[in-house]
Amino acid sequence: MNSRISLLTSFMPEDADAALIVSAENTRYFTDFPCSDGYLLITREQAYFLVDSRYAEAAEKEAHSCQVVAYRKLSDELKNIILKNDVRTILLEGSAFTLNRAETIEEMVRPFGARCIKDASLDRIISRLRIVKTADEVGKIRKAQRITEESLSETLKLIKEGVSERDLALELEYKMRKKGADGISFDLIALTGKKTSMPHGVPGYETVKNGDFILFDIGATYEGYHSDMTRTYVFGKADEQQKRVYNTVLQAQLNGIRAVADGVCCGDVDKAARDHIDQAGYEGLFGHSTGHGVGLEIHEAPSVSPHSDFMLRSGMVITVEPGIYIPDTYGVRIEDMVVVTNDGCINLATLPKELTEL
Ligand SMILES: [Mn+2]
Repeated sequence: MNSRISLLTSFMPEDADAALIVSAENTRYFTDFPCSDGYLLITREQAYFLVDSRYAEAAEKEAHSCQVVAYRKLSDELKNIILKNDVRTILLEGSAFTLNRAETIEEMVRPFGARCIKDASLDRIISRLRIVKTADEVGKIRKAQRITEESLSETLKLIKEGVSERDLALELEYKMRKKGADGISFDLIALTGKKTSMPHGVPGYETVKNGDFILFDIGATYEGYHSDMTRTYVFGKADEQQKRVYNTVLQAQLNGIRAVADGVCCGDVDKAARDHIDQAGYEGLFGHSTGHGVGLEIHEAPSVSPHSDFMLRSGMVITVEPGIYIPDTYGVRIEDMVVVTNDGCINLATLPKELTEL
């Protein structure tokens, strides 16, 4: 057992004999082997990774800290483990099981005297482990961020009148993969002009025009770890209103980052950013939360949202990403990822944020 697995078992409620994990992110977290169709069954004595023949060879080579069991019939192997370890109750990874899949497992284990607990308790325990990142995890996030920044810097050189949002998003993805990314953190967002008023707009055939804001919300993944960054530029010359909106978002973002430190509540980080936007006269135009945790998933705990009393701790990685969105006009968002430290934070983003006219 590695320390993550033994910590998990130590946090399991007393009446639970085992935990059953099936999501690719969490199997990867505990075994270093991502598998979206495997069963990581962790008893108090031993971790078993049950996979079928499609994954058996790779799991044998790459999965750590667990006994890999190649199954032909899942119920047979579950039976062996349940009887050998005297398993009576199994915590299911509630966020990863569909109702049907949970029912199938319940029917498999019931004949051997075991029952499943279908609540959020296992997810809460895992979230508590994953929320603080090790130096190794931060290193992977940092690498993903480097790939993202290099890809964006190169893509900016390709921007000219007539280039479409889809072209820009596709270029970015290609460059990220060429630079060693496993993939993209989410469908990359490249928006121009009026579409920037939609925080998660979808890139289309709209093209870059003089005087437009161009917004990129992008991220690559590296060894399973995500990056997340947003930059907004002006193509051509910015007018006075664009400058005012942009600089208000920038100052809000800097205020948010300045508020981050071990022991600070997420709600206070949100407030530091949001107050500046409200006081500048844009109240109501910043609809989403200020940020979120990033790691094996693009959005994970903690949520940096209004009034949250969740306390930041050293080693957590969060985004700070305020924005102003003026419907049918345009929007601006600026986003960095930071690592929380005892007296502040380390910014993982290095690309400049001053208003840039391309
Ligand atoms: Mn984000």
